[in-house]
Amino acid sequence: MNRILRVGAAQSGPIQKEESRKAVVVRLLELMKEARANGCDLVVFTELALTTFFPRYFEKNRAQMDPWFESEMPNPTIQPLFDYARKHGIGFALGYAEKTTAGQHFNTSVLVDPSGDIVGKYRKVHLPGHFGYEPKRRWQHLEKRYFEPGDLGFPVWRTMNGIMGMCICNDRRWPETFRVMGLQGVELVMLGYNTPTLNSMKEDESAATRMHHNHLCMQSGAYQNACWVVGTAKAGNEDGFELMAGSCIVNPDGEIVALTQTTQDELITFDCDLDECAFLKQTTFDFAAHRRIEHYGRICSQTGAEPPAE
Ligand code: ING
Repeated sequence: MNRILRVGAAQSGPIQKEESRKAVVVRLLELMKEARANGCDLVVFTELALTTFFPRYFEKNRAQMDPWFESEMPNPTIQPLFDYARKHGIGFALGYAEKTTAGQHFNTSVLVDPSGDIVGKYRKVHLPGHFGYEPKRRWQHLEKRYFEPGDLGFPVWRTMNGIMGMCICNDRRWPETFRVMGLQGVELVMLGYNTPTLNSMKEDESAATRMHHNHLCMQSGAYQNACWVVGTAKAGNEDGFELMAGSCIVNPDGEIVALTQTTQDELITFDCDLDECAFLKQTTFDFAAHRRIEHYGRICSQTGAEPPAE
């Protein structure tokens, strides 16, 4: 009997600055209800799913951004989502801005199992953008200002009859992200992303090229680690800033098997057969049989590139 998991990618349309958490949770609950109606076992929500993408705004005093963060998870505002999931036996992944009791700030996601318990937490390791205000940019991308790099590594968890992993947005652009999880046997990687449609530094980079990069990263991550990848966007126009959609479900062959068509709240679903990972893990990507780690030293000993002398 194959281990089939019916997975939903619950794309969020734009969340405006003034939209309350309460109103956002109502939208997420609607997507969760649609997922239940479609028989989903697992729903993947997006990055920073409770608020607008606030790292686009510069604030000199970073404490002023604390209202965008959750200091506990769950909390009374988000509890209805946990309650619904528990009542109907649906697992989910949810991205949010985390403020710890020690006062640290992370771009975080939690993995909740069908009994409504948090079984995994991930904190975004690769923070794109910059720390200070950069006037040459058409818009700011201040994740390095408001978040610390994740301190939990890239863990995986045995839950929902499989080996599950999470990453967040920019993480998908770094093959190390998927490979570290692949080296733990991951079968399904869940991620959310808030990605501007256009490049703030390169006027002539097309939206099509940016969408190509988005899917290329997830498709290669899936194939090269023989796992399913679910990528869920926050999409549409937030406060005048366009975010790309393109939420998708990718199979272990790196093929996109489900893709959103809109830039709004939209659910896509697919029956992910976790046993489909086995063939590539036992052949092409049998890491134990084929990898030659004695030649990979630079990957962990060097941060930046060091070209040969002129
Ligand atoms: N957003 C973008 C992402 O990695 C980005 C930032 C876009 C970086 C394009 C580089 C190129 O998808 C987040 N939130 O990381």
